[in-house]
Amino acid sequence: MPKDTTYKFCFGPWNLSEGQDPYGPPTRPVQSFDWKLEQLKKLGFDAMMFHDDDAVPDIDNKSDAQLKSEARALKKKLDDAGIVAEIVAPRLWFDPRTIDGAYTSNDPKCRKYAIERSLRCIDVANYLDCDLIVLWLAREGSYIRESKNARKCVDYLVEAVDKMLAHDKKIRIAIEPKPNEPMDLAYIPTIGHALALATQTSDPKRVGCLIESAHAILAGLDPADEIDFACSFGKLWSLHLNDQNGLKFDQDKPFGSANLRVAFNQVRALERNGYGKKGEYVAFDVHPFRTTKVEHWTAHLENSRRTFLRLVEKARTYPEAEAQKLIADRNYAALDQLVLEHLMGK
Ligand code: XLS
Ligand code: MG
Repeated sequence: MPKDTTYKFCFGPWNLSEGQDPYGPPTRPVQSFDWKLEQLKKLGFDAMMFHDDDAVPDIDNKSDAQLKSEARALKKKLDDAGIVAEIVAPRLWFDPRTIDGAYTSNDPKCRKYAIERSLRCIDVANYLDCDLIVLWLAREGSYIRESKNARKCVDYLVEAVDKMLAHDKKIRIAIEPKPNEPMDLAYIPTIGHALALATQTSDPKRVGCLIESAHAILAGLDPADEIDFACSFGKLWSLHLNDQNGLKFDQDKPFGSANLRVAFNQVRALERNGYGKKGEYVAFDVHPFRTTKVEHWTAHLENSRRTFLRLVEKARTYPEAEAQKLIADRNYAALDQLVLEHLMGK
């Protein structure tokens, strides 16, 4: 019987957000990076995930020497805290040059900026001793479909990934699909699209994916199915567990908050695929509710991990033999109830 996985956990500085939303200002005072790292350490998490400008603030205005010195200083801080840098993601949705897309902008100068920024993101990752870049393709899409040539955009995306793969022969790239937001429609909405894109690149074995629960739900899919599909290719290299209550803006709710059964099936999928056995992390890409008080600021992260671990117990104590008998008898009503009873506890 293979040894049970001991999971390692991660979150990013942006997961200790201050409560601003499109309709209102922050509700909690801005905290320093050091405070956020201290919370992560206190919570007993193992790794932190970064955007490039979380690691090197104002990165576009920093020289290569400054980038190196700041990334190295961060690495020392992480080492002193015993914390690993899990991934680095280029933030390609803030700068005016990414207003109409980064890699898929209609403006070649903007596409060039996006690729150059991505190569510097790889340099940051190297200084942090991290070999995994995440591409959340935030603005690779359109507000109206006639504004871009979607066929050309696929080529632009492949070109951008190929430039990154050529820049560093060890780097791996995990594409994080999302069907919309901030765009009306994005070009890489699901794991299927991400893995298909990977096959077009110059080194497909170095291009994998990251699944975020809420993004799969926004695509009208079951995140557990996306996990199984990605794992069948051996390409689920990172994971953003959270939750989402229906098709609306990306809520980044605590894991299990909206649908415990969907969360349970994600954990079962991770267990049966041995996710984590090759060092992969479970990250919670979750935000506190805007109403959260300062004294409860980390609760959404602690709750997400606690729910995850309780569901691991549920997955490992699931009455499999009884379930198989009901499946053999095609008695799915009884199977449905068995799952619910198991989750509710007798
Ligand atoms: C946004 C994405 C983002 C990426 C990292 O919806 O989930 O959090 O994971 O930039
Ligand atoms: Mg995410």
